[in-house]
Amino acid sequence: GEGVPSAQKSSWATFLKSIASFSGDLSSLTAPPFILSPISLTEFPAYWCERPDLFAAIADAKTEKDRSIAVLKWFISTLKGQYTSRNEKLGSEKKPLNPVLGELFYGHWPDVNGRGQTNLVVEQVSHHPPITAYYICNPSKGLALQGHSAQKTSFSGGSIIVKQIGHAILAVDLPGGGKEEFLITLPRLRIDGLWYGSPYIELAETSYIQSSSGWLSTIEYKGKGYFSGRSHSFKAVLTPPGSSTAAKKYEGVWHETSKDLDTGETFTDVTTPKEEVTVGPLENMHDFESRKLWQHVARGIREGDYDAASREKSKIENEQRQRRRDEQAAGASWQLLHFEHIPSDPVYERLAKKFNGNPPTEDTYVFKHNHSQTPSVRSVPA
Ligand code: 0T9
Repeated sequence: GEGVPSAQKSSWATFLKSIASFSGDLSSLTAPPFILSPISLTEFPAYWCERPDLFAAIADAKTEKDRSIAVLKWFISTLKGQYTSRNEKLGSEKKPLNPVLGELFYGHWPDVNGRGQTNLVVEQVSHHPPITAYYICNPSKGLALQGHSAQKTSFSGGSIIVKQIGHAILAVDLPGGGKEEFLITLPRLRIDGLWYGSPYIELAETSYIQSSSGWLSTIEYKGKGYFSGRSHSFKAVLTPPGSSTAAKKYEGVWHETSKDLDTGETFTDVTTPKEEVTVGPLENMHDFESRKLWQHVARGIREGDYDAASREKSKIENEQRQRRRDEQAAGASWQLLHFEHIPSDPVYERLAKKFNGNPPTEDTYVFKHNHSQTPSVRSVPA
């Protein structure tokens, strides 16, 4: 593979073999240095809001139909960041740092032109398997996105197949009181290019955005050689409550542009710059905040000092093991800071039923505070 430095060719081959004979939690496999990312998975939920104007625009839409269109437009516009930004920033998809239990990531996007400030709270709510919970809100627009993310991986035809576990619920406060809710399900991923040591993601199958109003977006994903012949293609149809006749149809590539098929107008365009999340300075961070926790490991990876990176990583892992032993000895268990785990999500159940007959229940992590508390929720138990 051209992406693999010659000194790491045999360890890459060994790593690929271990992936092939393994399914489940890839995060715990040791990978060769060239494929390591200095960024923890707890930072990933920020991808949901790198176009804060499109997020805020959901609140400005006036009808149920227009809100569903605005949600779809925002959702499609997040995909490029979610699934291709490591290729742009780091040269290929890389293996993210595997978050510790209780790891935190806080950030915001400033209020510009009256769009309101958007706040982000992320907590690693499980280490094994890795589960990340997030809450993103724009209080002045009455918008809150709550979700959690985990993965089930398998290996097929030389690619890693990733089934995303978890879902997101977007709650929109309506001007006349009450809320509209949107259940967002997540697409399946295929990680290709492994053999060459330059992995990249393609999306596959179908995801849904179901509104409590009844409007449903069905998004179908295809790679090269399918409906448009291009990578990162999608088709989306919006159907009204109780009908399967499309009211709107869109098509394009999610990493560039897409069109409204009836009018020919541009629907999404992510060729313009996105806005990365703003985070506070390292000096003000708690030890469990991602960038502070991993700072020495990240520096080692960035500077190519992999011995330092692996030494620092072992320190963190040993400290974690000790914590778990201490908890066990004390008969205590780790307490989540911002989220509460519930075994079945009533919002998921109510909305998933609308497009999926009889869905199995799903657990979730509910944000414990309210909107107004988000910017200041920085205190962490010792
Ligand atoms: C939620 C996203 C998710 C997380 C990542 C599969 C993956 C971990 C999960 C699904 C975000 O909203 C979107 C984007 C990328 C996903 C990651 C890509 C990836 O490769 C990792 C897995 C765990 C690996 O690190 C596999 C080994 C690696 C050598 C391949 C590059």
